[in-house]
Formats: sequence, structure tokens, C-alpha cells
Amino acid sequence: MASAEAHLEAEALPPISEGDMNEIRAAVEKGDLTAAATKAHEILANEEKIQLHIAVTGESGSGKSSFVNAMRGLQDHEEGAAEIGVTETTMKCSPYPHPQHSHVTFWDLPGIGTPDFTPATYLKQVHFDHYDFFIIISSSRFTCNDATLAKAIQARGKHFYFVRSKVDQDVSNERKLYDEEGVLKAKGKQATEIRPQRYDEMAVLASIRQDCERKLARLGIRSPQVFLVCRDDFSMKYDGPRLLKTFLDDLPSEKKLSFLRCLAITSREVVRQKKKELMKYVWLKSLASCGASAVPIPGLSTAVDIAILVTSLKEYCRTFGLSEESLQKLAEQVNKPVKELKAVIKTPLHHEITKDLVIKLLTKSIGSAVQYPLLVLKVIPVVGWVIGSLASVAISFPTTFFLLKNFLSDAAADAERVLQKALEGTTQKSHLWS
Ligand SMILES: Nc1nc2c(ncn2[C@@H]2O[C@H](COP(=O)(O)OP(=O)(O)OP(=O)(O)O)[C@@H](O)[C@H]2O)c(=O)[nH]1
Ligand SMILES: [Mg+2]
Repeated sequence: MASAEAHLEAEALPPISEGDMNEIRAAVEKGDLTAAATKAHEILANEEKIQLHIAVTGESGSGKSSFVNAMRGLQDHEEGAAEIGVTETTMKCSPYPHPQHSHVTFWDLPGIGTPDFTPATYLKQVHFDHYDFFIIISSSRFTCNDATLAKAIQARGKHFYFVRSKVDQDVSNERKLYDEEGVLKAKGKQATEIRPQRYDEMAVLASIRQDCERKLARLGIRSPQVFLVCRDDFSMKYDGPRLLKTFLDDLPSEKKLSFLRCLAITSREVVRQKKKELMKYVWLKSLASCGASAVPIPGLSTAVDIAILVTSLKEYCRTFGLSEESLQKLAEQVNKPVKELKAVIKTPLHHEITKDLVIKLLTKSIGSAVQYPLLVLKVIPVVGWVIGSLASVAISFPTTFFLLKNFLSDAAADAERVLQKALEGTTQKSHLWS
């Protein structure tokens, strides 16, 4: 008993309306399980339809298209990547859906201040209302146009983020002023606060950040925050991880999971966040699987909707990068044989999730469900105790609950192990593995 109990923590509620929650509770109280499961189904289907539109704007050549590609996990040369180049390539609003999670779309917008897009008309021309938030990119200092745009976005109640691109170039230029030992080369020149005697990358970055923020403050932006990024290793280097975390923190709760699904596994924190959000939906999925389409499982004293479970386990694998395609891509990125990454995985991969596998897993979970049915119901907020009153789902609900919860935890643990393996022996490790 101790181990099962220790494994269970009270579930946080998924971001669903009070009205929806009341509908489920009322249906269960009436003993109408079909209605409760149908509602759970509907809520889950709506969650999957949630769209996220992210606008990326900035002056021509600032690195917008490259940023869009980096956010979508694509190299500039890959199929489907946004066209990049040194001449003005973005003259219209181009949508770039995430390749694996098409509900998240990045929009490559034309720069403000070009003859066709003046500050006065820009937001109307690019259909401001369409976007959830804006990223304003500059590869040097931010301009008056950038500040005007930020103020207009803020006045309309949306978030914007200042992103300073191509930081790798600044770092490399600065490094050239120091010798191999990291000592300032310029003989006779005094070291300054921004250019100390010994090379210090953190100081270089802090200085660029402060310079950009000071300029923006002078242009009338209150407490500006600037994120320094480079297109390569975008989500791992410089302020990339902090930028992604800030997006996530600022998103309304109902959109967090959509965004998290499309994030690459680049840190333990990303894995933790994905798991936390997915966990909120486990009891809804368990409830949905007990509905009208539930069929008795031969050999087991329970009836469930297997299709929901197959889809859910596949979703967990996809979200944690546990598919042949994702692993192959990661292996290429870190220059390691895919076999090495696969060796640390304990759960089945995306393509191995079948009806038969789910039945096998159900057989395993049923033991815990029979032993601790009330324990499970106690940790599900609001409706758990009501569901517990229905004899018809006394076993099937906790069985599916245990199955999904355990698979999700195992997949998250696998994702962490794969990441650790991928980073073994690389310089990224100390930066990332926190
Ligand atoms: N070193 C380095 N080069 C970058 C980075 N981001 C973009 N570039 C280069 O900068 C140039 C312009 O990048 P784009 O992404 O095409 O810029 P853009 O803002 O989309 O340009 P337009 O579509 O013309 O407005 C390209 O040659 C990119 O390879 C970066 O982080 N580091
Ligand atoms: Mg472009």
C-alpha cells in the first residue's frame, strides 16, 4: 500500500470552466455516466483544438525567419523552413505551423517601418487580433519603431517580448579582442567595466542586455526586458530557456499545454512542466474512457474505451519525444548513435502503442485499482468522490487512471534519461542540466 499511496498526489484541476465541471458533477450525481463521459470527451476534444498564434516581427534582416525556424525545431535548410537571406525576404504575413503540433503557428511578419508598413497602420495591416503575443526582434539596438509598436501592443492588452538576435556574433567579435588565455589583447588600453582585463562571456551578455534595455527605457518603455538569443541551439543557449519559460508563465492556463506540447525536450524543467500539465487531464481521460464506447475487456472484469487510451499514450510519447523520428533527429543533432539513446528508454515508443499493448497494461493496472480504488478517487478533486459512488465504474475508472498516470510518469522519466544521455560529454550539460 505504501508505494501506491506515495505515488499519488492530489491532482491539480485542468483549466476548465466551472460550468463544465458542474455539468460533469451533476451527471455523475444522477448516475448518468454516459453524459459525464460525453462531457469529458467534449472538454478534451476542445482542448486539442486550442490554437496558438505567435507573431514574430522586426526590421528586415533582423533574424525573424531564422527565429521562426528555431522555434519550430527546424534547420534553415530543412523542408518547410521559412526562407532566410540577407535581402528583404518577408513582405507578407506568412504562417508557419509547427511541423508536429500544427495547432501552434508562428507568423513571420514584415518589418515595421518599411515603405509598405508604416507604424501608424502596421497593426491593422498585419491583423493584430489574430495573435496571442508578439516577439519583436532586433539584431542591434531597438529602434523608435520597435518601441512604438511595443506600446501599441501593450495598449491593446497583449504581451510582447524584445528579442535581441545574433548574439553569437557579438560574443565571437568580443572574444577576438582577447588572447587564447582570455587576457585582453589591446596593449596599453585600460580595461573597462564593460571590457574587463579577463574575458567574461556573462559580462559581455549583461552589457548587451543593459545597453538594449537602457535604449528602450529612453524610448519610453517601462522596465523593458530583453532576451538575448542565437538561432543555433536557440532553446538551450543564452536567454533562450528563460524566454520560453516567460512565454509559458504569461500564457493563460488553457493555452499552456498547447505551447508545452511543441517545446523540444531541452531541460529537466521542460519535462517537469509537460508532465505537470498533462497530469491535470488524466482523470478526465479516465472518465471519458468509461463512457458509451467502453467495451468489456476479455479476461478482465472491466470495460473501457481502448481507443482513448491508445490515443493518450501516443500523445504522451509524442510530447516527450519518444518516437523513432524524434529520437533519430536528436541523435543527429548530438552526433550520437540512436541506439545509445534508445538504450535508456524503458517505455514503448510511439509506434509500439497498440490496442494489445494497452490491454496488457490494463491487466497490470487492475491490481492496483482493485486494491486502492478509493485512494485514487480521493486524490481527484471535486468529482472524485462522486465518481466513487458509481458501482459501474468502481474498477474501470481507477484502472485507466493508474494506467495513464503510470505511463505518463514513466515516459517523463524516459525523456529525462534520453536528454541526459544526449548531453553526456557535451559542453551544454552544465548549462542545461539543472
Ligand atoms: N550568426 C547568426 N546569424 C543569424 C542569426 N539569425 C539570423 N542570422 C542570419 O541573418 C540573416 C537574416 O536572417 P533572416 O532570418 O532571413 O532575417 P529576416 O528578419 O527574416 O529578414 P527579412 O525576411 O528580409 O526581413 C541570414 O543570413 C541569417 O542566416 C543568428 O542568431 N546568428
Ligand atoms: Mg524573413
